[in-house]
Amino acid sequence: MERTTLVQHIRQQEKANPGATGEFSSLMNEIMVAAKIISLQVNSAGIGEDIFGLTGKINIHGEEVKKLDEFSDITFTKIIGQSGTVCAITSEEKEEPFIIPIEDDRGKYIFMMDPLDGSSNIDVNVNIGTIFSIYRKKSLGDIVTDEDLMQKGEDQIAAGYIVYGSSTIFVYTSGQGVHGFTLDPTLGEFFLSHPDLVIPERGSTYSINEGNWVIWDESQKDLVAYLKEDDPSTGRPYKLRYIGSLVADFHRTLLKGGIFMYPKDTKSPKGKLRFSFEAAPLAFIVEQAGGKASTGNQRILDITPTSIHDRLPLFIGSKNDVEMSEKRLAATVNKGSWFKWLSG
Ligand code: P6P
Repeated sequence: MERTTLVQHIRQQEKANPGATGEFSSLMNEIMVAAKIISLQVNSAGIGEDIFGLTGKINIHGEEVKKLDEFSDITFTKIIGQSGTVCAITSEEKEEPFIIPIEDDRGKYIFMMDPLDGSSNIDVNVNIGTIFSIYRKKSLGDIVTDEDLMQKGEDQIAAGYIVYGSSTIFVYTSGQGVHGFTLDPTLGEFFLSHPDLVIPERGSTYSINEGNWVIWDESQKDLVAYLKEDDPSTGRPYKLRYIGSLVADFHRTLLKGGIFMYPKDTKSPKGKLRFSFEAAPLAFIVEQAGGKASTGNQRILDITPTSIHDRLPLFIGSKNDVEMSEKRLAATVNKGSWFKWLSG
């Protein structure tokens, strides 16, 4: 049976890209090496080495940094930073961007990552993952500027995630569709297992932390209540699926369809998830697979961040489900404003 490796697939995609210099392929291969190292570590966590648990440090978002979080951030930073393909790395775990020294071997790409998302699930053996995004340096000269570090979502060159679970799966797009590869741990090689992934136009599940119901606004409550109404003629009620690990919830949504939502709430008035490290890369992937991603009223890929740690609401998944959600949110917001106007 013909088995395409991730390396072969990247090379094939590169051939389709005129003017490709091989630098992109080198970067993708280094990402794959780092992913294999993290996979090994995640799957051996707790056996012999004590890498469960906390480092005692707190990251920029006030979250406890788990040992595997830090290990993943350091691993990707070292391998990608020494690859000669990037000039800067931003990370959910780094307060400031890591700029590759000018005297070092640098490249034209900017690498952005959430090195280990969902890490609060590490100790309970729930799937966790790495999310990454690749942009091209825009500004002229050697200096890395804000223009390079905060680019419009649709300027991404490539995006992907690795989900570390019962198997390790590497999913990526470089603008030529979405493709998934499963790691064969005996050979240490990623093999094509999900070619040309397309998300169903509509699903039957919604994915959200309903524990936040009391801190949602009325339009969000109305939307979730609508999804739970019993109306088989419109495919409702939807089933609730929520793992609490974005990569796992997104991977299921990509394969099965439906919608994942992390709306703003009174605790996270701008939303909890980050534009650069979560929303933008997953939005590129889902759109390449035929789906949609928005803040509830704005396309994610149309957004240019004003800080590398910007947060925003995220509605992502099947095209029909995201569009239906956007319509209901708008209708409820308008009804609310009408009511305020009428009641003076
Ligand atoms: P909550 C994990 O901490 C994370 O960043 C995402 O992986 C996940 O989707 C979300 O937060 C879960 O947040 O508030 O439901 O625990």
